[in-house]
Amino acid sequence: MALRTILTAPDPRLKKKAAAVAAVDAEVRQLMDDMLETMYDAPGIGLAAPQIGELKRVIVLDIEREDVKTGPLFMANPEIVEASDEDATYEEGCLSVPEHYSDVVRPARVTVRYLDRDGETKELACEGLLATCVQHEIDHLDGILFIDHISSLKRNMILRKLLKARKEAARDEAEGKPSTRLKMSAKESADV
Ligand code: GNR
Ligand code: NI
Repeated sequence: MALRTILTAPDPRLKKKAAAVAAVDAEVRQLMDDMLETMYDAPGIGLAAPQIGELKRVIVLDIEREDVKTGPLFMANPEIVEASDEDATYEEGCLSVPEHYSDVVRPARVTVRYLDRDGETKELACEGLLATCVQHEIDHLDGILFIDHISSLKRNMILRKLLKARKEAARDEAEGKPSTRLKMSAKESADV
């Protein structure tokens, strides 16, 4: 297993559409395992392959909550096959949009069809945080970030701040200062 670097916006690779995998082979399983390790390390509750620069339709999730204990979920070629008319609003965050949070409205319940880590076709009915997260991750496969669901005014403000933070980090690095970038705590990433 290996830790991979998570790309942050604005990065052109986060805006591209990812390609379906032909099959869940050893290479895809390796990618899934690296993604899970990278997600736990971040820490986050979901990760999509484009976030580590792999333009493949692969996502991993683990929403650890007392009420819903799904354990790690590995999905290749995930597709929403059913969505509720009812919407739900969650305050979302993203490892590729660090330290910014916004309310996003999405269908409250979705059914997702995917290939699991063994290459078997599965369907999973999702609600609550899992429904939000699975839609957030599938969006990444289509080059969509949660900030694309909010007003352009707010989106552009966040993107400007991210660019500024990146420039400051690059400057600190050049001057040999340690990085001051905060990480989302495990609790925060599950609660937002
Ligand atoms: O860790 C994460 N938390 C989160 C909280 C609310 C809605 C979506 C998410 S996903 C995010 C990790 C991430 O960026 N996945 O792409
Ligand atoms: Ni994300």
